[in-house]
Amino acid sequence: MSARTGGQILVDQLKIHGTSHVFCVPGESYLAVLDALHDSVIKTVICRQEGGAAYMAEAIGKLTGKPGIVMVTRGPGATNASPGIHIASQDSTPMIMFVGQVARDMKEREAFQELDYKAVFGTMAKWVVEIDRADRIPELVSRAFHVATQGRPGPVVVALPEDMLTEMADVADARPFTPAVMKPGAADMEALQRRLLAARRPVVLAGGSGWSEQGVKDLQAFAENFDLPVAVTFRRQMLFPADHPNYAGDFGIGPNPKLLARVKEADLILLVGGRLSEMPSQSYSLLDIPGDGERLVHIHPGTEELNRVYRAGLGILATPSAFAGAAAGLPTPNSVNWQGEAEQAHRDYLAWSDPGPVKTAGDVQMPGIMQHLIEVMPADTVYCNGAGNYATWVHRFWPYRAFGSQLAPTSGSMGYGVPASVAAKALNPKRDVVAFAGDGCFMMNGQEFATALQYDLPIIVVVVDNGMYGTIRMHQEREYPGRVSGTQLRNPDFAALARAYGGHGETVRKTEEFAGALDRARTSGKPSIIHCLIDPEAITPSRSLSDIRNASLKAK
Ligand SMILES: Cc1ncc(C[n+]2csc(CCOP(=O)(O)OP(=O)(O)O)c2C)c(N)n1
Ligand SMILES: [Mg+2]
Repeated sequence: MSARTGGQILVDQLKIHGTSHVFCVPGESYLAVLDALHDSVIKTVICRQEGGAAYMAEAIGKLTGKPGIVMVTRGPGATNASPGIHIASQDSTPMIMFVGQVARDMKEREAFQELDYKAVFGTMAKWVVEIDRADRIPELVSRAFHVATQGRPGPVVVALPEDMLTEMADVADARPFTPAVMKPGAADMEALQRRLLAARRPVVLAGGSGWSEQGVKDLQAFAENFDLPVAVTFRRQMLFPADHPNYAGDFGIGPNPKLLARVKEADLILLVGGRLSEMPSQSYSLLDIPGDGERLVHIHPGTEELNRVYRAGLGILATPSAFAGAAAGLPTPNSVNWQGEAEQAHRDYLAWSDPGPVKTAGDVQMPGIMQHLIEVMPADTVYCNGAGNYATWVHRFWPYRAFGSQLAPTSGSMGYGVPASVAAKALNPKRDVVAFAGDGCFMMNGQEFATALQYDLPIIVVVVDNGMYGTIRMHQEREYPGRVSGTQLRNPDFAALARAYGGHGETVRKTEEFAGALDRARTSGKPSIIHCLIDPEAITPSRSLSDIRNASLKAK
């Protein structure tokens, strides 16, 4: 063994733990790490703002189940990155943020850009640590990878004092991280089987994180064997293929009323991996709290999560994939009490997700655009989005079929789509990657379009421009009809912006123009923006802005 700098030891640990990409905005506080990355196989992706870099790392965590890595510098970098930490926390995504810290001999003087990371990220991250000695890097980085992935996955923040990174240490590397897997016990599975066979109207809700491709396949086998309808919770559509005959749809904001009725009437809800948080629980109205949990069977990898909000009839501590594996192995019953329900649930989903009958105001019809995407885009296309009503079109009408094909924050953070698409394309250059962004959403982290250009990542960004923070305007019209305040936007020409960056730009003013625009964007081989000018009235698939305002005025 020979002595290495702290920066070198850190980069060596990342390689050992399988890190493929580091997303960063540089700072003088961690030059020693950047220097070690110079000769590393790990790809360094230089970003334009730490928010984008953190979203990219979070997206890698979502896609791979391994911690995505972001590196930022001191207070300004870490606070800019904080929304990524918040998403990773709410979405249960493994992620590690390394942040350059002031030198050890300057701490507690409020030195230049100094920040108390434990205090700032204490409630958002699973663990915050400052590494004070270079010879402890292998130990603490190994722990960071395990903390981020074990139990309920989440973010870890690791602060790196500048002088520690240049310190020489002679220390052995850690072994690659191996998260412990929680498997359900035989008694758990027997109890589940008893409840299931006694049920008359069961439904499975798949959610949460920590799933593997095999786990998703096992869930399908389990659903087939027991003829179970399976819905997925808010923005977890990649957990069950939409074309599977047992698929009942997504259960998030404004779900299919038939699915809502099904879940309300269910006498057994099998919640696999998720938390049934505010969105899927329809603002905590679905189950009594702590309440009527008898009909809830909750499978979750975090002990702290089981019986936290809902007192479950049966709580099973297990990683979702391990549970699905065990469930797939249960003996197939000769008959079940709910024969034909899965088929009916799937029919309900198909009717709800057909864009054909949906018409909105204006010359650009989002249902028509979705119809075209369904016709031409490969099934494994990765769709990315942030927050805004525009996301409804994708979530309701795109049939997600492949594992790793959805990047969307369950925490509803704007600005996520563009950076997430950059990460997805960097990870899987062969897959088509489409980001949807509202005009508001795009402007939050749209500068990462430059990152797509810098690394030749031909993402396609569909900007759905209605000239407003539409979601908030919708709520505004409902609560304060006709009093538009704080929600109007005057936007740039997004197609020209794409060209200014060196990318491909298209403007769509009529639905029919979309097909050609998409085709030219795809064949351009460049990162592209397709700027769709939408009538502000077209705010939801069922109700226009005026409908919402008028209904509210009438009620007042
Ligand atoms: C970071 C962040 N800031 C504010 C909000 C509140 N918010 C939710 S949706 C929305 C408007 C989104 O506007 P846009 O992207 O144009 O989409 P639209 O609703 O118009 O389709 C806002 C401001 C949020 N979710 N996240
Ligand atoms: Mg908008």
